[in-house]
Amino acid sequence: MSRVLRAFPSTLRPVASTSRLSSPTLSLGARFLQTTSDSASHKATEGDLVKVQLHADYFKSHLCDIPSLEMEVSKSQLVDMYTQMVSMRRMEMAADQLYKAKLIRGFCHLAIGQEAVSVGMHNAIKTDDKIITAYRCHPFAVLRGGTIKGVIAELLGRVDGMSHGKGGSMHIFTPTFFGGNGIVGAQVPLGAGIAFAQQYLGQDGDHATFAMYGDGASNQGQVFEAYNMAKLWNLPCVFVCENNLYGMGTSAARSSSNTQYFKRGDLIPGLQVNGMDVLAVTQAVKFAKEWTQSGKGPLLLEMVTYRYGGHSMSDPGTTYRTREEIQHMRSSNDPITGLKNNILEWGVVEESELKAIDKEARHEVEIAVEEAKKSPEPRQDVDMWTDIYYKGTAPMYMRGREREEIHHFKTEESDLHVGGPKQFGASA
Ligand SMILES: Cc1ncc(C[n+]2csc(CCOP(=O)(O)OP(=O)(O)O)c2C)c(N)n1
Ligand SMILES: [Mg+2]
Repeated sequence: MSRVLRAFPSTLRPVASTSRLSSPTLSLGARFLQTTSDSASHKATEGDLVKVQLHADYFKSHLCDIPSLEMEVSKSQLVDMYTQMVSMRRMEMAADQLYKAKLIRGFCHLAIGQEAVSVGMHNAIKTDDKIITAYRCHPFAVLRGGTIKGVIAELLGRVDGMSHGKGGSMHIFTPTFFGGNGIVGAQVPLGAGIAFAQQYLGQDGDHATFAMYGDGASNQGQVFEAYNMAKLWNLPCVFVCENNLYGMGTSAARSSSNTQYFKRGDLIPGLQVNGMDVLAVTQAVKFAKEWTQSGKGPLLLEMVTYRYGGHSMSDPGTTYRTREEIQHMRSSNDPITGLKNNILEWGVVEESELKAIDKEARHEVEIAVEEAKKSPEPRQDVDMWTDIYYKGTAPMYMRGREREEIHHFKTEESDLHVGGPKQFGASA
């Protein structure tokens, strides 16, 4: 099968074997975008530097040019990106098992299949650029300064978790990662607000905020309100729509009148990107960062990607798409296999080295899981009353789950107590 044909889910290909596969409702706007993961071609290697020609169909633009198709990447960057993608997948696979063993409860959204987006973005920006996303947040939490053990322990509800076991999936943060957010679309105006703060503080020549959301969030009114303010004030905000072709239980084409999400920003230019190729994502995000830094204001990136699992652990993900389609994407468009093929084809390292990386990633995750399991649960009588308010700004008392359950904060914890800390923001 040609690369272009195998680039698309079977639902999007002209030849279909079942009636569901040939459903016309699934002919998405993304159909002409290349989403294979290994069709960049090698031009030359000079020392540690690999010169790559990206496929012309990796990008589509709206009111702007596409990024350069010529890209230079070091051998070590390629290996690092491979290592990060493999580690992220292993972590998510471990979370999957822990959830099925009922050790993780509640909500849990896995990013298996979408690794090129998180890893490509992370590698294209500075460590102190800001990212905010929706439910599929575990890889970002690790890449933006957290740890695998911190994420797993958080999912297990243990004190070694990144939110001390009191947040769980979606409620994980670092100084540059503003979470995991569960209300569809709510993080988009928050992202614009973070970009506003960057502009207000004079950091916009150097830094940007990446506000991410899914195709299922793209029709929220607040997304368009955020677009408007970002463009009105030319905020250093890059809106990133992770279009994995489905929302929670339905396809993008059944919920969006225009599935070309990169064209939906009105005056904000947009770029549609092959989100299954980590190099395409890296190149697009670098382009977006330069765009905002040069004072042109916001840009809209649409990463066309695919999640192998359902929306969350409670969604089998097979009622609104076929098993054949998922299998097709796994076997033909997988972002990790794609980068692996490129690394081997371009002679970056030997296959044995990649196997060693796979083994190490598995080992690293196994250790993280073991250590996380050993971590205790938060103490109900003590830890449940901490980490609620900014240090020193707690109220004098707080109600618990039951009427009689009232916790009184100590003087040093509350700025409302006589002799307590000064009011937050008050001059000394
Ligand atoms: C305001 C609001 N409405 C509805 C929901 C229920 N809900 C959770 S996720 C989702 C759709 C998610 O689709 P998408 O953003 O494409 O996410 P994906 O699972 O594909 O990553 C919905 C409707 C919610 N969490 N918040
Ligand atoms: Mg989606």
